[in-house]
Amino acid sequence: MLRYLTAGESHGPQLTAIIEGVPAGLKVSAGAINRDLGRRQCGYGRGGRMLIEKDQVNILSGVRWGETLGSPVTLAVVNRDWENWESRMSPDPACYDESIRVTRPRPGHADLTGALKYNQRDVRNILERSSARETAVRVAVGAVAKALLAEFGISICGFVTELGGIKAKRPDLPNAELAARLAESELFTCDPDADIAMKKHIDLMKQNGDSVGGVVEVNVSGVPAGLGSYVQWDRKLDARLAMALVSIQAIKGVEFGTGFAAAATPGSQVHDEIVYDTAASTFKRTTNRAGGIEGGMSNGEDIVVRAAMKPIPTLYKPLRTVDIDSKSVIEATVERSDVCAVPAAAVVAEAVVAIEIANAFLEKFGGDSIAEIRRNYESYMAYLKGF
Ligand code: EPS
Repeated sequence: MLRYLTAGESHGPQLTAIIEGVPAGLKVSAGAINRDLGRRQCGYGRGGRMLIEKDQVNILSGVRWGETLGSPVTLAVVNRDWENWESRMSPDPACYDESIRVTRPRPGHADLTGALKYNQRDVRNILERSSARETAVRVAVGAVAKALLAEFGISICGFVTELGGIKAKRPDLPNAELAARLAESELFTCDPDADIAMKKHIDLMKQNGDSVGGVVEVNVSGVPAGLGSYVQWDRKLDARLAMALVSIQAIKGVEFGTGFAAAATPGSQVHDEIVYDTAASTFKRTTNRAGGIEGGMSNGEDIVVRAAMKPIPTLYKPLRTVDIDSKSVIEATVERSDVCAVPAAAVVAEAVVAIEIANAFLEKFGGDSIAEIRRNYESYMAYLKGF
């Protein structure tokens, strides 16, 4: 089983992740992890923090000479901004400074509810951990998961399908071609006309001191039928993917395949008919409205999942809030922020989907080394052809 923990605050020394369950013999490249970290920092509408950070991974355990050992893999992403926060975020009580206590919680963030839950009189003690900064190290974990999946021909591509209500055309292309096109777009879409409209909208939102959300899609190709299970609620692959996606900061909705549209469509136009591809000795669907998952299991078609991201809660034209000390109505605090982080969310969504698919893959074909997993995987794939 693949499991991981992250730790670290947005303005602390670093973000850290420990991954348990990575099989031995997996090729792990810091360069590949750094490419994903760099992609997460991009996107039109990102804020000032992205000018400070150049996120790179430090691999601190579980990897030797480019290959995993089977022991826990520890990844760290240093916060360059830490040098500006050493006193304000110091563990040393002598650094306490009453004058910088934050008492005006931002509507839409974890600030107020976190302060109530953890009995904190300074909402910075909440926002530092609830910040989307944490997603940087989750992207690093996701890159390790993507490397595992790539060993077995499974590819993952995340992109933006809507931003501020503006929809982007989504060409029906293989992931490799999709990824090449997306790399040309500052909004991580495959629709240059939509990019122009989206950038104008982001500029308008910035002028208005506002923020903007959108919809990201992740497409997973090459997943064999049979990952996940219908036999128990917490083994359903779509349930796990939905939890992983909603765990990303600002994500408020998830759908698979045609998703919510299916609720208004007759069953005869929703369910994917089944055919048999004799040449490939495999069952196929004539359509993929289910988004590659039926009964909580991968069905062998591409897994297609979308996530809805709310606009970032920090507004440079702040909404009203209540000061937690005086209880007086006041404008919410303004923390440095992005106007739009939807493209970044596409990279984070790719990562968390990769982790869940890798986890389900190891549940099905688990072994202690890549070689052993490959034997299990190839035996299963041969069995499917002969079914
Ligand atoms: C982010 C880092 C944060 C924010 C942003 C995204 O850095 P800082 O708080 O120093 O500006 O810019 O986080 C949010 C907008 C949020 O509301 O959590 C990052 O690394 O993605």
